[in-house]
Amino acid sequence: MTGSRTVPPIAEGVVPWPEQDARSYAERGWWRGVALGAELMAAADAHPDAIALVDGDVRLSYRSLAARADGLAARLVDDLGLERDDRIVVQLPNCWQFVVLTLACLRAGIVPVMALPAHRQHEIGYLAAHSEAAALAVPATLRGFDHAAMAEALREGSGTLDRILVVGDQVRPGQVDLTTLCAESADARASRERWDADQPSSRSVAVFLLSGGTTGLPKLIARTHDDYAYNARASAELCGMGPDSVYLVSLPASHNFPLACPGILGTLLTGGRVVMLPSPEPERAFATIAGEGVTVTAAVPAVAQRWLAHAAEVGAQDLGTLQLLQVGGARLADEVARTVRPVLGCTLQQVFGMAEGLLNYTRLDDPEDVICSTQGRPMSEGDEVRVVDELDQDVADGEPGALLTRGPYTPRGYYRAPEQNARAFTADGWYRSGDIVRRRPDGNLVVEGRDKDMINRGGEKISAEEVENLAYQLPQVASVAAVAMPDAVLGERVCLFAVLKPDATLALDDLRQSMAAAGVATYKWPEHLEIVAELPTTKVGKIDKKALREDIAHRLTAREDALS
Ligand code: OOB
Repeated sequence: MTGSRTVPPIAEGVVPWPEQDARSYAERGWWRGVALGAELMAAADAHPDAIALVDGDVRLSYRSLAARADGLAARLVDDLGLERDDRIVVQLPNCWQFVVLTLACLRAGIVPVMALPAHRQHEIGYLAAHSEAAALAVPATLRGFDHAAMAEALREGSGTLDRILVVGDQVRPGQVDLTTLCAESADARASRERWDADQPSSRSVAVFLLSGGTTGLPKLIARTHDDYAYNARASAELCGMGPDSVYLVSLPASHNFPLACPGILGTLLTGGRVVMLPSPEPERAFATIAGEGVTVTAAVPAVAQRWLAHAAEVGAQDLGTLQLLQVGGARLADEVARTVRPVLGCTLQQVFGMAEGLLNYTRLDDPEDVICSTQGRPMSEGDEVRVVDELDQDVADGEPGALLTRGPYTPRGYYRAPEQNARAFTADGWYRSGDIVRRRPDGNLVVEGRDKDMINRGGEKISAEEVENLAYQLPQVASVAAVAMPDAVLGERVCLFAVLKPDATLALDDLRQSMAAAGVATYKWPEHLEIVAELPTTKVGKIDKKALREDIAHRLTAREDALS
């Protein structure tokens, strides 16, 4: 219990797997009944002197990383008064403190809510409120934004949030310096024994991930120790991770892909080395790959394309150690996929995953055709996948349909969201991913599109409904619809169609300024505005988003033609 009011137990908002399924997942060895932090400590014990984590000049051995995580866990509890199951919103850039904090939380059973550095008051405030977080971890400033000041403002308005942890040189009074808290404890053995003896239940929540966003507000996905350990461990095995692997993190570390697919956690479970970089900017990424001998990394298609363009320009000699480039988060075009091996000289792995669970991977030894023209197949034998029509009837292989899934690392509902759960999950626990896929006879899936109302901006998911709700705050607006418009670099960007009130005017800048004032993350701001007389509707009277998507695509091509 923290803060000034009583917070209900976390388990009340979590939808558990049915006991029969849970038992079978355990019997099959997928769920090991061990806290994820303990599994990571066992890996650390096996390679104490190996370098586990690199961030610039900071190089931490497994021994040091483990001692820091256990030490921080003790300080979070003893000095900051956090308790098991308390939530901490984690909004950190890719830095070593992110990893120490995540491990400390896993050890103490404090649950990190994995926010993105791009989030602002609007998102962080909501996440803190919805999770009833007791703490928030932020950088002091990042890319010109004062996160510490934002944190202070949020603390003032919150009934639960009363500890602010900061990474940076200047920490304000009343805020806690996370870097100092990450020091190795004076008695590493004592804190190790303490957490070994007092582990969170493997069935309890290990982390909260954020949903890709289809509703007005993001949903939290409670991933348990059992399920998330399996997610990371099985991913690591599939990707051939081991003590010689060097994994580069350049996507936001709090995203499921670089966190656990196999990402940071899968690398650390298998004795490899994690290298943190603040961004995937090609020049620095290439230099780091060469300098650290990186063997594997993850990218979204937009990043992969930048790397391909950079390598075409300067050559790929820096990438000599790179064996595997994972690409996922959005659809990679087949033509681009085919250039990865010739240009970068490494194996491509397509990853079609979701924070909700299911991971599809192409396998490292798949034929080139599978690697370049499919998004892979489920990671686990325990993954159940159905491809269905509008009536939830299975379609034949080769036919497009909506993807439903269930399995040992796909939770059966969102956290504290009964209404959304009724829509996003079937009565018998299948998750409706909202993706339209085709299953080939060889079992590999091809992502053909989606039937969810979301915009995928270079892997960053934006809920159309959220953007629309924000646009409705403007007095000029009569009705709006946010849709994806095609973009050569990011795949999609946000386009807003608006019908205005009589005599009103609206410019894109007005819209963006109002989003800025509301403290909304920049990536959600519309990048194009079309004022129209009316919005097209479907036969049942809903706004016809398909027609709008086609409309904006046509308008853009027409404008390009006019310019050329
Ligand atoms: C990953 O996770 P989320 O939760 O940010 O987004 C999931 C959604 C999927 O439902 C799908 O719509 C889209 O992102 N997606 C892809 C894709 N990978 C994800 N669409 C087409 N092709 C792909 N390869 O994005 C995520 C989580 C773990 C690993 C990788 C990606």
